[in-house]
Amino acid sequence: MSAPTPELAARPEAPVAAVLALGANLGDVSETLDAAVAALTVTPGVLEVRPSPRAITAPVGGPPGQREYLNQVLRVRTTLSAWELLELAQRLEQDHHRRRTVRWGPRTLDVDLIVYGDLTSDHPDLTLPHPRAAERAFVLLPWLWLEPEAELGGVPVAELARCAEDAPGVRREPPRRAHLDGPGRDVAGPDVVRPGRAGGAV
Ligand code: A4P
Ligand code: MG
Repeated sequence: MSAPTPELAARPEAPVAAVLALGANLGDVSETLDAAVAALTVTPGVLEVRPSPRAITAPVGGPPGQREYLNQVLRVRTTLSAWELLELAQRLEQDHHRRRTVRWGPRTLDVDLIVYGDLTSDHPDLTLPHPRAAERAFVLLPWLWLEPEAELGGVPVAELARCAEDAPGVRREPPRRAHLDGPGRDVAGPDVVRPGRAGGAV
């Protein structure tokens, strides 16, 4: 990565609201997202993490035959700089052994920074708002479920989501429920939907 601009490197005087988007379509995607959210909540400089409902989404772009994705948006409040938040996002990806091979190819975890306050940037390593977020229902719909009044670049996220071509391929993950049917089967964990497994997720 090249050097950040001063605006991207500056720590804010007061906590900033930022939006992160998570996506995964390899491995145990629910566990991966759980782990990423848990890691963020204990990261110094990340003061609050509000997770959206999760979406099971048809892959956009990339090679044919990919599994569906599990996508989620997180609203965070942070005292980190935008650049530090990007580095944190990339560390989370690396913790999940993400390898960058095929563009838009399958990934154990992708973490994108969608907005950081109202900062704008055309730096290639950190473009803000995220250059493709405004047209992607797999980001917009979970964000809308979390924050119905949200705006992106001055436009209501609801309106952007209505225009997003991939919206028909996005569905909300059903609420997770605890197993009550005896030990040995996910007793401690939630009943998770695993996108792409036989029989469909919903
Ligand atoms: N980069 C620049 N700006 C940002 C930003 N705001 N946030 C740079 C994060 N990264 C940013 O990213 C490529 C480069 O973008 C990095 O050098 C980073 O510094 P990457 O994460 O290495 O590669 P990528 O994610 O494969 O590429 P890209 O272009 O970020 O892809 P997208 O746009 O994130 O799309 N379909 C479904 N259903 N669900 C998905 O989650 N995700 C993608 C990836 C495609 N199709 C999908 C999904
Ligand atoms: Mg990315």
